Amino acid sequence: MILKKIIERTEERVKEERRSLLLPKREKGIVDFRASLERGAFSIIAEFKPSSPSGVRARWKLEEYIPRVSPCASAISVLTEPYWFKGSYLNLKKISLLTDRPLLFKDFVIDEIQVEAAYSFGADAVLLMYDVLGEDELRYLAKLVKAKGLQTLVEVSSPEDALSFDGAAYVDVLGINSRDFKTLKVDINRIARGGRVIEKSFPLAESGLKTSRDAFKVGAWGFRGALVGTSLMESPDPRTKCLH
Ligand code: IGP
Repeated sequence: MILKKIIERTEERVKEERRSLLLPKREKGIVDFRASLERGAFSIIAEFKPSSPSGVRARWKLEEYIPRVSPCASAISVLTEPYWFKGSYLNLKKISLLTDRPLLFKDFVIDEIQVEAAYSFGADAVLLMYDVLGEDELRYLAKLVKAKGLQTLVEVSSPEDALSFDGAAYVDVLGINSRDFKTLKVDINRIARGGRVIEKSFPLAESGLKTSRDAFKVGAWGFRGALVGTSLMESPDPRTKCLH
């Protein structure tokens, strides 16, 4: 199972980072992630994802990509995982200088050092995955994120799990991922109804959205926003995919 391999690699990386990662001084203030998402009728988080296990057929330089997607995005998600997604902490820092949108630290967070990195390199929110962490670890890391003044995007993989986290004090945005990490297949129909079960947290649809029709579809299911990576990255001009 790919998720298990990714986590094993992340455990090694985190050990190394605890020994040697230099944390720069944060240079920007914190932008309110959830408030930015709440501003639109339906909000898009655009993701900068150079590669992924399921493939991204695009080669964007972030200096060219970020100014193009920023006008249509309420927030930017930055993959920082280096081995499977070819992300980096440095990308996060560079992107923070190219946009005033709030930034999501998109990694497989399992350790405190990653929360420190998220803060230092300029993120405003941190992804925490329930399927990776379980409930206790998730709560522990979420508290560290909040103590830094950052917000959480808690990710689950089913409407049933979403129900159990809705309204928890440490959840700022609640995402349901339509990608099955066992098979890497995406099926947005799997998260149908998902937005409706979430009443207090901001319901976000994650993965597999290709067209504005998909966005309307998840909007009708009660989701208030979506996280979009591959289809924007693979578009020759992501501006044409803006939902205005
Ligand atoms: C974006 P897509 O299908 O639009 O590229 O998906 C995002 O949801 C996906 O990258 C993602 C992800 C994750 C990546 C969702 N949860 C957890 C890494 C880790």
